[in-house]
This record gives sequence, C-alpha cells and structure tokens, in this order.
Amino acid sequence: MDLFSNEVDHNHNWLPSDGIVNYYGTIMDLDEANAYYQKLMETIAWENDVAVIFGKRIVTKRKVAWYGDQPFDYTYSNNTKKALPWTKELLELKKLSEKLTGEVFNSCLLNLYHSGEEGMAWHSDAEKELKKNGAIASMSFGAERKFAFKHKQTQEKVGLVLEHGSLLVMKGTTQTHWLHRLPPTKMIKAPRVNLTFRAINSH
Ligand SMILES: O=C(O)CCC(=O)C(=O)O
Ligand SMILES: [Mn+2]
Repeated sequence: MDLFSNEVDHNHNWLPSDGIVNYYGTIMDLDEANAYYQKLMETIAWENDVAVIFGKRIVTKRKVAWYGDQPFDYTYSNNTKKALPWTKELLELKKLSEKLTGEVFNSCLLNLYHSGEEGMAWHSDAEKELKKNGAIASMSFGAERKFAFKHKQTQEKVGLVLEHGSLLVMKGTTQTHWLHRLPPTKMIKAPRVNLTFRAINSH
C-alpha cells in the first residue's frame, strides 16, 4: 500500500498535447499540511503585488513573496522583486518537491489568496529569467481551488482541483503552448497559499 494511498497516478499527463502536467495529489498527511499552512501564513514576508498594466499601477488584493538560493531579480507585469533567503519550511518543501519530481529548483514564488474572490488571470510563466522549458512545481495549502489550462491556439481547456498539501508539476512545452489560471469563486471563503518552485537562470 502506498503511504497516503491517494490513488493519484502522478505519471498521468493531464494535457492532451504540447506539454506535460502531472498531479501528485496530496504528498503529506493532513497534520503536516496544516502545520505548513500555519507556518507559511506566519513566517512569509507577504506583500501586496503591484502590477503596471497599460501604464496603470494596480495593487492586487492577493499577496505575494519571492524566495531563492540567491537574491535573484524577477520581473513580471513590469514589476521587479529581489529574492529573499529561504525560510526553514520553504527549504524543506523545496527539497520535497525536488525529491518527488526529480527536478532542481532555485527559487519560489508564493501567492496568498485570502478567499475564493481572489484568483489569478490567464497567463503562462515564460519570463526571460526562467529556464526555457524548465519545470515548475506547484504546492498548495489551505482551501481547495480549481485550476485550469487553456491551449493558446485551439482554446482547448483542461481543469483539475488542487488539494490541501498537494503537488502539481508543469513541464516540457506547457508554458509555450498553454495558459493557466486560478478562477475566482464566491463559493470559497477560506484562504489558500500556493508555492511555485522555479528554475531561474543564474548568470
Ligand atoms: O495559485 C496557483 O495555483 C497558481 C499560481 C500561478 O500560476 C503563478 O504563481 O504563476
Ligand atoms: Mn503561473
């Protein structure tokens, strides 16, 4: 028997073509997931995200944080952040994601959604700082939320639910051919924390 017997086949590719998305289901027991959720809420340097869209400065309700091996600069939506040094829990989770996926990560973007009313619009993670076709490992804690992919050419959609204490991996050409989003919903009142471990090019 599998330790957590969550009956998820992590080798299954959720995308029909042009990329690879593997979902590992829950990768820790409930007590451990609860403890990480609490610690991340308390110890991460959460800040409101500032984006410049069509020349307008927009402050999002969602909070973000950026951590890494080195003080990497990361620019997205015309906003640059400098990576903070790993916390104990982030380093543990980075190592766990590397062990399970066989990939290597050097940074992590964190998002805190206070309720279902906060989400993230369609985008792909293909910023110039990111390793081309590098894997991205996404860990979720707190409220269960839907996550969706949309093919850039065919508009084909794929959806799945990201559980508390779960791991999802996007790799291969996923970011080139697919957008993803976290749809907002009025049905969910509880917060959710998401960690995306990434590989930034270090020069
Ligand atoms: O919250 C999520 O599950 C996804 C976050 C995301 O797509 C990102 O940080 O680029
Ligand atoms: Mn993303």
